Amino acid sequence: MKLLWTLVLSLLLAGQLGFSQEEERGEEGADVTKPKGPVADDGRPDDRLPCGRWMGGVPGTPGHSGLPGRDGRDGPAGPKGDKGNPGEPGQKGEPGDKGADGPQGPRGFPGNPGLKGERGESPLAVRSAFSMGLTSRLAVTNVPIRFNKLFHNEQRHYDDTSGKFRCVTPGVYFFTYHLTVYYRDARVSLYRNNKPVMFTHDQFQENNLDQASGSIILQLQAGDEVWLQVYGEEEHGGIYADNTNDSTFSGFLLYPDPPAASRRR
Ligand SMILES: [Ca+2]
Repeated sequence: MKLLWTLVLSLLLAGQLGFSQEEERGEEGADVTKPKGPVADDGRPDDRLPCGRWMGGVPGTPGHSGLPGRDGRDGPAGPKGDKGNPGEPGQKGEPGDKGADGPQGPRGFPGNPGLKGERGESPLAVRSAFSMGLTSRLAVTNVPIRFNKLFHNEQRHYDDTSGKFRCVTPGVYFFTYHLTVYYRDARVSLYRNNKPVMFTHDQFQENNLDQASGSIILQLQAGDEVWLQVYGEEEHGGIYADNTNDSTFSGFLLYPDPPAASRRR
């Protein structure tokens, strides 16, 4: 600090000296322009003669610090900084479109043998048999004859409401009927699916009692229907039954069709 003050004072003294020399040169120059002659003394101190010319003053105190200067120009670009830290992961994007199917993979190894299956049903377990009879003389023709007298219908494959047998197990079936004919002729057809396949005609003789019968073997598919029906008008509906005369319709499965798998062999 003391060094700084010494430097400042030295500068001030040097400036004072230079100023005095300039003043002296000015006085000499002034001699050229000013008119020569006595100068009127108006009693006022001559301000052209500063005190410094005849008496060295004490150096003044340093002035106050000036206002801060303006910002300087931007410096040159600095060196490239270090690599920053990795940023946070972004949000999950939308699912993309489904890609094309890939190529088929190679054939796999054979699997292990399966478990042993359960014991299958015996062919004897597939059953279908019925035997039904009339309860009274036939009254209506040209519709399936409804045999309501029950002899046997365990599987109920014969429907005594419609008068039709309906095949459940595909296979070969045997059907037979034994009819009592009285008072009129009898014309009977055995139908399979709305198509008559077998016919029986008995001409009635007065004061007599006739019998008409028929048998057939048919191969049926599941859902096939078989029934008896009078064909012709009422004069051919002589089928009869009472307490001493029956008219029956029977059928049963002779043997079922083999399974589809074994049929291909
Ligand atoms: Ca006859």
